[in-house]
Amino acid sequence: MEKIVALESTVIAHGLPRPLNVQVAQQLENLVRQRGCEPKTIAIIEGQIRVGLTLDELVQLGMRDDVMKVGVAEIAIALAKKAWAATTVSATMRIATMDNIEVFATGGIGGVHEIQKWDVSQDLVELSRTRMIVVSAGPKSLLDLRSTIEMLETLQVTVLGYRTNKMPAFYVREVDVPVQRIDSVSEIVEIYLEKCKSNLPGSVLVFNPIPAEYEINEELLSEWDRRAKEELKRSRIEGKAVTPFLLAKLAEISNGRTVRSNIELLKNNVSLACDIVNELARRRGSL
Ligand code: PSU
Ligand code: MN
Repeated sequence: MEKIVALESTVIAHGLPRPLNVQVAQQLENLVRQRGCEPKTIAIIEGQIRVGLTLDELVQLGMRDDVMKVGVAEIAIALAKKAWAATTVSATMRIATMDNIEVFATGGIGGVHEIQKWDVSQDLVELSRTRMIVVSAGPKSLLDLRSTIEMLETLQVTVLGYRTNKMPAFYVREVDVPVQRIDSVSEIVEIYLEKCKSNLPGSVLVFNPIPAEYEINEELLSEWDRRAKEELKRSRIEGKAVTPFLLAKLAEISNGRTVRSNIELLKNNVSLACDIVNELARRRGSL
């Protein structure tokens, strides 16, 4: 069994500031290699689906101005246009599963937006459809967290809190929303293997809290969130541009603190994903 960790590209192209984004993309890939696994960053390059990018492609993806942001619904548009496109969690999962990849590390998943009624991320639908282990630090507190967790349940996604029974929410380690706690990588793998055995659909979504030293104080964050949302209203930005806009605003308002936290939680998730892949390989008896 190849020990592969899938990585998404929207966080690179639209989630982090240049040129740091390119460095982070490389750092994450290197971290996977150091852990004895193989990174596959997923994107669309000139209308071609790619599982694993060259360094030059990674750099261009981070630096070009014409990179689309695609969920599953928009994959075909990017292909038909022969465009460059960064894949969100939903599109990354869909493409990864075509290649039989079972583990995917990301930063934040999309969810139910608070600002715009019915703005519900395609990520939730794909998590419901595709059986895979997805490691995330949780949805951002800018989203409607309660509605997001309720939607995940409705959609039959297996949600686990890694060493926590309270939902992690990206920049904060926990919020007051209960989740099923698990304490070990072997438990995660066991649950996933049971899903495979019983042919149950949908992902095992592991919420991995941001490392404590990079957590952002909840009160401070809610003030930053409020200001970012205010600016969003004024800007009249909609749809796919909402999340990138809010991330850039938070980075500005926080003087880069949210960016640093974002990078550290990404590394933390990649690291846990590697542990999961290694355990999965061990369980399948190939080591
Ligand atoms: N949350 C972040 N950073 C990100 C994203 C979410 O903190 O980069 C990206 C992920 O790729 C996620 C996507 O899948 O945004 C969700 O976008 P939308 O809300 O438009 O579905
Ligand atoms: Mn949306």
